[in-house]
Amino acid sequence: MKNLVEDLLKNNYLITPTAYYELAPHYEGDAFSLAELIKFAKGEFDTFIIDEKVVSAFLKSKGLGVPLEKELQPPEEPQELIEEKVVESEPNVEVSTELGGEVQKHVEIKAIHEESHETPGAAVEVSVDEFGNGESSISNGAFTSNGSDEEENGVLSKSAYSEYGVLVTLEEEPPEEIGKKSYSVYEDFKVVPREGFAPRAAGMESHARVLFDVKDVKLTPPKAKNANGKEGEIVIKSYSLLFRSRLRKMRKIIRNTHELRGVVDIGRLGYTGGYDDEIVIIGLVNSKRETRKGFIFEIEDATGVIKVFIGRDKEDYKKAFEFLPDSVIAFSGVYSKKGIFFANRMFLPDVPIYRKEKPPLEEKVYAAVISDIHVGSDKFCEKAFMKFMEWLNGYVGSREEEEIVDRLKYLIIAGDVVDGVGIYPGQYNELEIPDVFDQYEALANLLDNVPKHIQMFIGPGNHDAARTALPQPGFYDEYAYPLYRLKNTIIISNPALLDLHGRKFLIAHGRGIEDVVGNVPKTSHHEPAKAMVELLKLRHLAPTFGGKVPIAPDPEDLLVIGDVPDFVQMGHVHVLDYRIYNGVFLLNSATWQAQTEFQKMVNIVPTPAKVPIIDVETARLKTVIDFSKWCEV
Ligand code: D5M
Ligand code: FE
Ligand code: ZN
Repeated sequence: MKNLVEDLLKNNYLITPTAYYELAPHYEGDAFSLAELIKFAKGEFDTFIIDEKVVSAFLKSKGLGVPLEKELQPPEEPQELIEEKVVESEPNVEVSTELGGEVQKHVEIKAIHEESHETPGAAVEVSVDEFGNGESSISNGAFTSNGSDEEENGVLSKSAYSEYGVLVTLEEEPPEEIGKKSYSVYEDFKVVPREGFAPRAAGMESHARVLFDVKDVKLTPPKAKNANGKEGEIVIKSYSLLFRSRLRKMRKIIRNTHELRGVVDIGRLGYTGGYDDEIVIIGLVNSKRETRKGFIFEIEDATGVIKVFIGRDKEDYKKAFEFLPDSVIAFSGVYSKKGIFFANRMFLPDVPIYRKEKPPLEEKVYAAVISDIHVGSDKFCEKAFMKFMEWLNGYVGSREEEEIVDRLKYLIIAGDVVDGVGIYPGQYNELEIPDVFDQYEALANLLDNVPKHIQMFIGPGNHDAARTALPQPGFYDEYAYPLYRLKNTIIISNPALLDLHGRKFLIAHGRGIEDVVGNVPKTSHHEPAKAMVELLKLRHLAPTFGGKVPIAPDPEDLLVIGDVPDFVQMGHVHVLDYRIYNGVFLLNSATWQAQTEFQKMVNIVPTPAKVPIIDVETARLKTVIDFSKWCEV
């Protein structure tokens, strides 16, 4: 079968994962040729990166649509979306419940590349020596989908169309030269464990399981009358189901945390005794406005919408600063009969102050928690990361570290494991590995050095080859498959809930922090743990629709923090920070990427190459192992 990614790569064109998912079905269905796409990208955008922008313009120019299932549902059950029947009843939403090879700068590659594609309007080009390393790299063998490569005596003989459309045979080349990279994917990086290294953890059983993973949730998308032109209808229905699901889950949480009596549906307020009764409403914050006298909110539940007022004289007044748009809050107060609810008190969903103590463990066991490795970035601290791999194999610096490595049983990685391609404008200039496949290959080669007795959990972030909208069910297998060959590794979703020795570890990449930082006073990127507390109080990982963080139109809200965790790990903002809130330990796990040009501009100062070690028994930070002296990018 035709493979768009491979065919593009042969021509030194790159494609972002999202763009791939939009284009591949059309390509496989012969709706366009590779030459047409390349000509378009070059002519209209002067780029060799096929991203969403290029794809959407290209599809438009060809009169093609974006595949329906792309926006709407996890890939498991796309057939649900093309139901022909009209179903009136509410759909059921069910939860089943310096090492390494020589590294040349990519900038050179780019320059050579751009030269080689200068022929204006030439749909088919022969570009030889594009990578300047003496090989004949075949640019358009891919254009001949009839397979013009023939094997003769084990040597590939390739043919390609010349500028004039004549099929020519290119010089033969030894196969081992094909695909030689100008950058390292660390295939030669192999750590030999320290002599006599026999950690206790190797004899310990793993007591870890995944309690919640987005992939395990069976979502039933709403039905549309037919597949054509109904995308908008399905999306609206899905968001409405998501809204109801959020309200249902949050009501339960709020009632568990606070002893609230007399909860009334907003639609039934007219039936209450007005000023006579103190009642409670629970709803989603549609809007918030500060006035001279207090705050006015518009609050909505499944039965209606109401204006809520709280005066500056009330004790709870300041809590209003913590409400994020679309979070769910409870108000107690009186209804005025004139359509306004006067709140006396306000309740964030929050977590209970008191927790039941967990029984002690028979022996100490530790977990290392990291995130934002950004392999492929030219700011990736490869030397520090390699030192970390060596450390895991017993090359420690002190007795204290020896004790930790001895009992280190888990390694959790919370997203942005590679830098990706086409994630932000101008990223290409900061990539050491300009190919997503190779980024995952490089990561897998590095992580292959994690001792086999250490159980790894790896989840995606916004730089990964995964759905961009939250929640992220996992990685796209076509890109991240090298991770699957790693031993003792479980791929988790973003978010996911783990059980480690009876302790609940909530793992999320942490984009919701951006929503908090933009909305709640006195929170900033520099202190992400504070922002994490705000999310925990709202019991939601990213509440705001239509803000910075895209939320997928799933018919169930999987970003609600349902179970109260013992430990919460996020990353994303690249700063190590932690704090305790009502017995929950919250930690942001920093990065392995030094400051990028973009971060310089927006004053984000990362704290790279620090590894927090969590004592699983207490779910608290034991220590931080610092590799930052090897991070001089
Ligand atoms: O995010 C790394 C850091 O950069 C994190 O603090 C968020 C911030 N960031 C990333 N993209 C943006 C945009 N577009 N605007 C503002 N701040 C941003 P990472 O996910 O690793 O790129
Ligand atoms: Fe990141
Ligand atoms: Zn991120």
